[in-house]
Amino acid sequence: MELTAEQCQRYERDGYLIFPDLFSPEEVAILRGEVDRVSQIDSECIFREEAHGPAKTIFRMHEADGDTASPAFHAACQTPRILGTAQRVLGEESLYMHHCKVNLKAAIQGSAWPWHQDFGAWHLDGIAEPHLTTMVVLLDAATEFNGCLYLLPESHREGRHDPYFDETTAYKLWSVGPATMRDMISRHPDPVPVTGRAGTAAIFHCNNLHASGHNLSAHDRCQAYFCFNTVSNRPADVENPRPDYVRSQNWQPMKLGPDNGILQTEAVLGSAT
Ligand SMILES: O=C(O)CCC(=O)C(=O)O
Repeated sequence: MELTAEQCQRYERDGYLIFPDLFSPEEVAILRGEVDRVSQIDSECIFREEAHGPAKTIFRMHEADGDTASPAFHAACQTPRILGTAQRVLGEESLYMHHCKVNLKAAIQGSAWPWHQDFGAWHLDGIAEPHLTTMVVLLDAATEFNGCLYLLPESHREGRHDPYFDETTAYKLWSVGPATMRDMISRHPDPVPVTGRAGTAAIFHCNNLHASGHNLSAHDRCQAYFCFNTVSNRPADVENPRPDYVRSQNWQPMKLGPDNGILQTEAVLGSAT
């Protein structure tokens, strides 16, 4: 997939692009199966809604090593559809993954992420410039009922807002306060829901304001997030850095792999059994 000049302009203007059905049902089945497998593991890279409850976030499935490592995620993050698209919107080839996570919202139980900018936290990680982008891939169908992601168009253009640490949610994070959000929503086009079949994807700027609601439906919602930074923008030293699974120090430039890499991992695993 080669982004057109028009798509790149839209990314600059709106702060995001949505790609319906970017990954096939076969690829989604492999990635989703890996999430089911890894979510059973006891690891510091897995946050749960409550102790021993359903997994809420799984970090570091993309690396070649570690207890949450998944060959299929390792292959996915190198595909031209993911890495190539990130290289194109960032205008640089030399990228590494600041982190990769899978966010799950279990049917009925899965809770909200308040409005925030990813760069709110990433700047505090020691990253100077907002030259990061995130590719999200839906691994279950996402609807407004099951807690889809919402993006606020054009919001990235106003830069970073000072965040506050919101401890009221299951996944505590640096959020943007209600007064700022009322103002931002009133002055921008309506938030856009990222909905669609599993396999749909979107890429969004690290200053784009986004949020998602509770999963009120009877269906789980699972999404993978691949967050890229340019190697030249890697974090400076900070006091008490966050763990490596969320603030990676693997700053080796990533290399493009084959676009059918996810399917190839299934062939290898299949032949081994
Ligand atoms: O998965 C979601 O619903 C939102 C996640 C999110 O915004 C984040 O992890 O930064």
